[in-house]
Amino acid sequence: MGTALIYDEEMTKYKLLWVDPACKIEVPERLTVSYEALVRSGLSDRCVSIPPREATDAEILLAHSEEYLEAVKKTPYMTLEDLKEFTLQYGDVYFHPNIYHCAKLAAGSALQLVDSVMTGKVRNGIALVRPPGHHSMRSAANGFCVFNNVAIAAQYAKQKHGVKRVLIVDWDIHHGQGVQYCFEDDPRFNSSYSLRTCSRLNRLNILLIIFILVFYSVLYYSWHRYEHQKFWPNLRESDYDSVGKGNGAGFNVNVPWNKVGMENSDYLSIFCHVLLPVAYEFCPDLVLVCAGFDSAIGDPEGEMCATPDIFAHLTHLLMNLAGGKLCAVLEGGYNLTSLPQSVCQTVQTLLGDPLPQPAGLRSPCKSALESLQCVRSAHRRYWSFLKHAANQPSTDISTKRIKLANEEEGKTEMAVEERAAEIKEWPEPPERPSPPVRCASLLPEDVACPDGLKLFSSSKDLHPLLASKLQNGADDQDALITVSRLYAMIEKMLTNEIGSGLVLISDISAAMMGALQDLPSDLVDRVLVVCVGKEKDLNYLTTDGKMLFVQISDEDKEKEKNKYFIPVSLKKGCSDTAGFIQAVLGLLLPLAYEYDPTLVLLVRTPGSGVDDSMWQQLIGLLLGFAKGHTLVLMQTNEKVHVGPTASALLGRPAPPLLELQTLDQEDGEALERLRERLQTDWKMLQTTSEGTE
Ligand code: X5A
Ligand code: ZN
Repeated sequence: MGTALIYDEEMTKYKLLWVDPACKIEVPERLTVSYEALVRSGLSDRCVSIPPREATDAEILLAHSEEYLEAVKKTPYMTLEDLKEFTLQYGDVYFHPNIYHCAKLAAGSALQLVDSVMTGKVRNGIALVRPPGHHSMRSAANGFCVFNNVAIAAQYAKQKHGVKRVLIVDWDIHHGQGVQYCFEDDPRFNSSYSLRTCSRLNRLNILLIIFILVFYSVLYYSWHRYEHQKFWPNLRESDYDSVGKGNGAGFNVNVPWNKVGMENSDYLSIFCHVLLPVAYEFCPDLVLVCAGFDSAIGDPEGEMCATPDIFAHLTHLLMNLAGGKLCAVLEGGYNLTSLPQSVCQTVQTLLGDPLPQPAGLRSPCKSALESLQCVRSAHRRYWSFLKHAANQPSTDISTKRIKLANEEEGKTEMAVEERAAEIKEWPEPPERPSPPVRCASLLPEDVACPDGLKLFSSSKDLHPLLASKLQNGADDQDALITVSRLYAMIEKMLTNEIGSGLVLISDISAAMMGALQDLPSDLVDRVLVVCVGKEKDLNYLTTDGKMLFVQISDEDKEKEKNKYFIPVSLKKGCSDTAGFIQAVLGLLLPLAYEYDPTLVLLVRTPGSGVDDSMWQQLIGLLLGFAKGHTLVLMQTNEKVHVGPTASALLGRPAPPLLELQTLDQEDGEALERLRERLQTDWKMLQTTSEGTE
């Protein structure tokens, strides 16, 4: 199960033929530098190369009108003057005699990618295409886009592959208004016109499609530079309160950025507190990414400050949805240094390499929190995972929206020049070396080592850090040996000889206590301990920050909590899938990002009640921290869970979730109260802008 890479030099063969400051950044080199970076880093060799094809008329008509298609069809035969004139009717776009051909290849590339993923030829993939797509509308080119590659791909996935729910994540820094218009109405009937145009379909197929149409929906998520409507395309409907219409209400999620300079923490905060809760509740069968990299640092359009390695995390956070079926399609990205870096980070993550540690996370900024609060408030009536979100800020940020003065138009050209001159410097993303052993295991003799894992062997000698204990006459030799082997394993993780680890032991409490009590800080400086299920006495926990302990169970340990001991209580414990996933997304992930552990210890206590698919989700998400160094401890009598655990530790995506129940009212409120109390200590848990600067 590999990663598809779709690229064809042909898509570099059109360019701007006249002077237009608004369009001059959309150059063929965008594609060549991205592809060359993949070749140079050896990433392209590790992908399955798939050729593009031209999208057919019928496929283009899935998102466009016949009149528009017929008009674009004529562009290859136009003179320069005709092309210029044709271009004039649209906004911020240019035509070229070869662009129609390239636009068909771009849309066709997205379809080839969907085919490869849906047929199981590959697990996921990326298409490097020009022209981009997300601004183009049913009857109009716009923002460098001719055909809406991703919108067409979403419709195609439903029709050709019977996909019920498609999630479109648009992390480009512009609002993909074309995608929004395509899907914002009624999610059940929005492609009915395609029935007319797909002439090859017989009646039986049509019946089948009607059946599918009734049950599918598309959820569109976009964040975008907005600045209270002062930024292009300056649309009222890009704001957070455009949530979708009619039966589509709740299926359009807009996150406006009202300031430039947003950083990694702002992006991650929106993922943890808006996108992921909605996405997990939506339960997609396929994830499409409008993968624009103009949201990265150095981009003259976005002017944001998120570093290219953030795309490793954004990608990773989506890779356990839809059973891992993810198709990324290039949109924008205009800084020829940060674009290829961001593309490489994305591809490397799709291939399953360990993630870079999210360096230098700060508190999300006030403006980002304002947007976050507004989006959550606007969507809480549609999603049970957001039901307990706070109201929007008392001063509605939309009232700050400033009326656009037409004379400002003329300034754009100058502003772009100025910005391009002050592009910041940033370090190259760190290397992401794969350990020689991806996952090591310590198993009792009667448990077979699962495929892909390597049995861990350590010297029989006691670990030096434990030798003193032996001299002090420790009574339980067996426990000491277990801990010794655990330490040896942890050591090998921290030198990156081993990625993750799986350990089955007879007495999990004793092992956990032995390993964590006096855990030497020269071995590991920050351990995130995630405990799934009950655990009696935890009085060996420290409050010095060397360890962050998060426990999810049905026990109420409110009184014992401190900054580094965070008990999360659910009425039905971990068997409540909705509560469990809510706790993981809204509490554990942001905590883990802020804490930035060097090792993750995941403990599953006997009878925790967590189901295998939730457990796999949790492991998959935790692998995004500590460069993938997660050590799982389970009790010997939980052998049946070894297979699923091993699979998740090897980086295989969790199976698609069954539809989740809605979140229990009381649990939802309790989780929200907990988050609110913790947010003074943990800034990534903030979801409102009140009281922040
Ligand atoms: C795909 C994309 C940007 C258009 C900007 C026009 N388009 N000012 O990033
Ligand atoms: Zn863009």
